[in-house]
Amino acid sequence: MTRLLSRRALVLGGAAALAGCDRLARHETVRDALFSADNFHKWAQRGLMRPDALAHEFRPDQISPFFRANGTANPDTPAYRALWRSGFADWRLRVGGMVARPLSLSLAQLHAMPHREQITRHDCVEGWSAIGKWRGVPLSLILDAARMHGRARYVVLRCADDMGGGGRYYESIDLIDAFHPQTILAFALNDRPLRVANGAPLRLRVERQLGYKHAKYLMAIEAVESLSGIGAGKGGYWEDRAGYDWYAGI
Ligand SMILES: Nc1nc2c(c(=O)[nH]1)N[C@H]1C(S)=C(S)[C@@H](COP(=O)(O)O)O[C@H]1N2
Ligand SMILES: [Mo]
Repeated sequence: MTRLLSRRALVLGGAAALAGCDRLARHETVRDALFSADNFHKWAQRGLMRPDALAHEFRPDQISPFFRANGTANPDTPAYRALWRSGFADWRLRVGGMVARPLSLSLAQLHAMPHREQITRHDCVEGWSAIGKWRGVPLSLILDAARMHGRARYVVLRCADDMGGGGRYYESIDLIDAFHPQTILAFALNDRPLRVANGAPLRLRVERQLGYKHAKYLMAIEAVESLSGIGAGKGGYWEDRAGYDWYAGI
């Protein structure tokens, strides 16, 4: 607690420290200590998150002609196939965990919510990048609608694809990224509904992190206080299995 307070004093201490806030906030331990759900809104309201903390957005003429797929290109389970056949009319995004008001959202309901559009570059650790234009609902709107508890600290994203023995793909992000304006649940890429290879019907865009954080084939999101009971406890499929960093800041 003393450590936490001294860190806060350090960061809140002045304009110079403020300029370093983003850099500091990229540090996993510091993020963990400072940005509980309780603190996050205070921070945001005080304007401590600098506007240049946005990932770069590109011009339409810079969009890649083809946005390749990586990892699972089709979950191809009986359940997913059935959803796909219905044009995802029967698909629902379940929003649960530490929320006062669990939600079950259809694609039509998501389409009716306010959208954000962004042209960003996706960077995969395997050494390729692509620029795409994404459209989707800010995750913050969904978390606010579900009335997330003040004790929640992470959002876990559950996917439809079974990785064969390894369980399902999943990811998690902290509340800094969950409430970041460019963090959206995207249903369209380059003005078209997401194709299966890119994560239909819905996938996460968390633009300041590497590709593997951008969970595709979303089925549920869950607000949690800790990641320790989930999967092998490292916060994501590849984090659990291959030692990938949980915070994959670009
Ligand atoms: N559900 C799920 N999400 C996933 C993956 C996956 O295999 N399954 N692969 C990740 C990786 S490593 C990358 S680079 C991106 C690729 O997104 P794309 O297929 O739209 O290019 O999705 C990420 N999200
Ligand atoms: Mo990736």
